[in-house]
Amino acid sequence: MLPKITGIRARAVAAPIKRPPMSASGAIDKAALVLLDLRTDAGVTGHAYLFAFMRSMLNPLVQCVDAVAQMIQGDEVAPLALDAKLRKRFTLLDTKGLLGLALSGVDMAAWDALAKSRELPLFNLLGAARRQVPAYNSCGLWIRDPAALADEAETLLDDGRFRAIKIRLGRPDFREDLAAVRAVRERIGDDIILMSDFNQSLSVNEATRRCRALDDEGLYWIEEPVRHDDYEGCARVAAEIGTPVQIGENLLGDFEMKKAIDAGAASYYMPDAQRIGGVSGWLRAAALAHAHGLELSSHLFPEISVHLLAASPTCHWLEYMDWADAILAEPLEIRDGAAELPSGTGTGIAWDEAAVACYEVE
Ligand code: SMN
Ligand code: MG
Repeated sequence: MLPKITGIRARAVAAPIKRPPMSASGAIDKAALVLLDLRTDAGVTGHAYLFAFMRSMLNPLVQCVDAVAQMIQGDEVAPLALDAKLRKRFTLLDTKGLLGLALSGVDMAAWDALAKSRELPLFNLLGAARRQVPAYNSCGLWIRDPAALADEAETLLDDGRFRAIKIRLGRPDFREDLAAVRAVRERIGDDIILMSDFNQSLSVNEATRRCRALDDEGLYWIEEPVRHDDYEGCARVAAEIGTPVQIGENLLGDFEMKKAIDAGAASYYMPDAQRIGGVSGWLRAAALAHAHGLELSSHLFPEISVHLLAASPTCHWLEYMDWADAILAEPLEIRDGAAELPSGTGTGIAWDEAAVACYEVE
C-alpha cells in the first residue's frame, strides 16, 4: 500500500549566499528558494526545494506549485505515475519554464516521501549501493580579478575536502579570462582539477577561438560555451577543440537531452534536478547517458543529486553548492573529495525552521 498525498505546502525564502555569484550571465545576491512539503496520510512528509533565481519569481513559482498540488490531492505517492498524469494533463499548455520547475519540485518531494515511507535513503530506494560520488567545489571563482581569484581558489581548497574547483569565464576581453585561469592554476598547482564555465556567453565563432586558446591550459572541461539551446553550434565548437565540452544545466527534460546528444553537442552532461524533471526525469536522463556512453554530472541541488548520481551508471562529478545551507538542518557533507551519501531515510533534506522563519518572504 502506498501513502496518499494529503497536501503540499510551498514557502518562499530569500537566504543569504556566502559567495554571491557573478557569472557572464549576471549576478545573484540571495538564494531565492521555494521550499516544498508534501504531506501524506502515512505520517511522512516529503521535502524538496526549488531555486527561483530571482526574488520576483518566488510568488509565481509558489502559485505554480499550488496549482499542481490541487491536481494530485488524494493521489498515491507513486512518483512515476504522478509525473505521467501531470504531464499528460499539461500537454496543451506545455511544461517548460516555471511550471516545469514546479513539476520537478513536486516529483522530488514525492520521491522523498516514498523513500521515507519505505524507511530507506533515496539512493537505496533507487536500487543503488553506498559509493563514492566525486564532488567539486563550485562555491566561488565568479567573474573577479585574477589576484582575488587565486586567493579564493586557495580558500575553496584549504580545508582539504575538495580536489576540484570551477572557474567562471566569459569576460568581455579574452585576455582577462586567460589571466584568470593562469592565476588560479599557478596558485593551486597541477594536481587540482579545474573545471570552467562560460555560462552561454559566446557566439559559436568566438567560442571556437577562445576554447582553442584554452586547450593548452589544462582545463578539465569547458561548460556552456554558447547559447544553451544551440546544440549544433555547440557541436561545432566541441569538434574544433581538445578539451571536453560540458552542457546540461539548461536541458528542459530528457527529450531535449536526446536532441543535444543526437547533435553531438558535448562530451559530458550535467542535468539540473529542477529542469530535467526531478528524480523521474533524472532517471530517464541517466538511461540516455548510459546508452550513449556519456559521463553524467549534476548541477546545483547537491543534496538530492548525490542520490541521483549514485544511481546513475555513468556517474561523474557532483557540483557542490552551499546555496541552501542557510535553511537546511543537515547540509551535505564532503570528505576526501567525495560527497557523503546520507544514512537517514529519504533525501536527507530537512528544514532548519528557525532559519526559515528568519528568511521567509511573503
Ligand atoms: C551557475 C549556476 C547557477 C547560477 C549561476 C551560475 C553555473 C554553474 O552555470 O554551472 O554552476
Ligand atoms: Mg554552469
